[in-house]
Amino acid sequence: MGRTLVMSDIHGMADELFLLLDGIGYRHNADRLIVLGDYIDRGPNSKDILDYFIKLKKVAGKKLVLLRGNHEDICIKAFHDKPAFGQDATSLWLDNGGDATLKSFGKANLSKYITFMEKLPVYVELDKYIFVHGGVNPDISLSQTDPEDLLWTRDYAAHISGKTVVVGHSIKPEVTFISDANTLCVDTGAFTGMYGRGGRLSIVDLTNNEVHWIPTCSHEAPGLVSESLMMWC
Ligand SMILES: [Mn+2]
Repeated sequence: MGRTLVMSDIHGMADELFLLLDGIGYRHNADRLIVLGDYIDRGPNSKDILDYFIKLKKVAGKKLVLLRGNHEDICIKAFHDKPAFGQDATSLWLDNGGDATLKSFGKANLSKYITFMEKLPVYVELDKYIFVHGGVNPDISLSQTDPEDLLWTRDYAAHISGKTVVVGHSIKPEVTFISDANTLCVDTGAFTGMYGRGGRLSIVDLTNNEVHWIPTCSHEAPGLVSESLMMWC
């Protein structure tokens, strides 16, 4: 049986994405891969990441689950000249790493990528897990929750469904399980490695609670680290 793998917040770090997936022997026809959004912005190669996942989706089908992150959401709004939080979405996007995304696109036509991002769901639920970029409103179902909250919240509390909530969006130094909120945080700040701040790109294997990660900071020796998930608060 294949693994169920989850990761988030790749943020343009394409080389590191490919190193990590190669390192763990990811196979699209055997493993289920769930990505919790924020493919783009900040890091240098957002276009390569979108190209990779667009192509992968065609062969992996339902085994690849791609969610929308708040960065895709702002990018979509910027493209359509819609406001975000009462301000101009374009300047908000460019100020939050969208400038690097635009640079990676060069003269490529953005509309195909916007269409792809618009189709990405904001959350997905499995038997035991909820997957979402930001987090949940603990007292109501996901379908009743404002998608903006699901994309942007940084508050964690145990969800009424009793399911484990798996999130990205808020950077932790390592993959962290917050037991009283029954929430697993998998964003380990991949892009911060560019600034020498010890970023990691991490992926969790939910079939055996193993974490695999690579450092994204050039001062640290490259190479894959695999360890058991620390299940404490
Ligand atoms: Mn992010």
